Amino acid sequence: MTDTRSDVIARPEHGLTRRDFVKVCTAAAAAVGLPAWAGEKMAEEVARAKPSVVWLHFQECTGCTESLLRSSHPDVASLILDLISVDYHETLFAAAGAQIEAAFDAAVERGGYVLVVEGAIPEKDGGIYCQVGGRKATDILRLAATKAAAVVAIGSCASWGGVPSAAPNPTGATGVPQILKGKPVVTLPGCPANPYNLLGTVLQFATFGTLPKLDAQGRPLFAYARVIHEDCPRRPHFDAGRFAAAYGDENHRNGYCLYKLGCKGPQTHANCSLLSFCEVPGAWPIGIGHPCIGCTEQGVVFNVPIHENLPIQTPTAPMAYPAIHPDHGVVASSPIAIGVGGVIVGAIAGAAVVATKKVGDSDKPARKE
Ligand code: FSX
Ligand code: SF4
Ligand code: F3S
Repeated sequence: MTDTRSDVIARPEHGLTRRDFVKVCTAAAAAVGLPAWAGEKMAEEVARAKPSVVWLHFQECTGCTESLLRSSHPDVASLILDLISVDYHETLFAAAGAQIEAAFDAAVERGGYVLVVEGAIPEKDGGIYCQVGGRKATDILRLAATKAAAVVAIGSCASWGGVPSAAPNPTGATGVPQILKGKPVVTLPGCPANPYNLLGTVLQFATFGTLPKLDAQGRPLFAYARVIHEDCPRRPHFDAGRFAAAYGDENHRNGYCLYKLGCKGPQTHANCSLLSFCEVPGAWPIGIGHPCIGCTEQGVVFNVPIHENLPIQTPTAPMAYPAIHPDHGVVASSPIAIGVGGVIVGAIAGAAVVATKKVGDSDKPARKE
């Protein structure tokens, strides 16, 4: 009897159980803000036909691919690679030379794939600074895009130029949207990008034929609508004026806010505080005690020195307020509750002023709570 794909994924000798399979799809659905049932539907859809992915590499460090391969629990990398059909990927292919070039041409000929681009594209001097198999990156990208069903730029390099575009940008490195002007491009900036943001985007497209809602820079709102500072576990320390002043000082060891060490979280749009890398809880810069360097944000990373403080431009309200004690007789519609609501609105408006004052006050060692 011929195996159906559902049979194969359910057979433990292949290292994959249906439970694991659905679990990863559900996590991917949750990552893109879809309900849990969408994970089941995604699992059914990819069991029927895996989405074809053509993955191009240009100017980059391969960190985006590495972060995908380093997923760890339980061997999510193999699950991810089993969810999508990678029809061209220079890092993962065993083939090389003429064989891999033929695979690229065959994939383009078939068309209908999701084109994932990792790395910046150099435009200066006719694009001579990045060539694969004698073809310029600009030409490869334009050719692959003509037959793509959707285009996703993964990482900051592909999204807007990233590290290769840092001043003085000797090769004229730029991002995919700048080369494919007029074509919709989903950008997933981050150095590297979180693999779940990619997986969720690809599976949503494969299952429902839709792309997530995007902001003006092509970033999915599910991942980039909020700044790190809004969902940071160190935020209560920021609100209370407790800051680390130096690496390894008592406040740093206590896990206090890293704003004074140059944290760019208040201006950086990303979901890494909510979606750890490699399924390891706490595996993200602030989680391990380093300030956010703004790796997703054009104009911040590779532009503003890592330890320079940024002004708080768009203050947000604290994540938590002191509890309203029931003994005080507070109900939702009471005048007292309405008054508390007014205080909260006032707190949002005044947050920048308060934060600025607390940053100024906090040179003295903070009390351990
Ligand atoms: Fe590296 Fe990807 Fe940074 Fe760039 O990530 S982690 S340099 S965004 O293109 O490989
Ligand atoms: Fe977190 Fe940085 Fe904001 Fe502090 S400044 S709360 S460490 S994002
Ligand atoms: Fe990047 Fe900042 Fe997140 S440096 S990984 S956006 S915490």
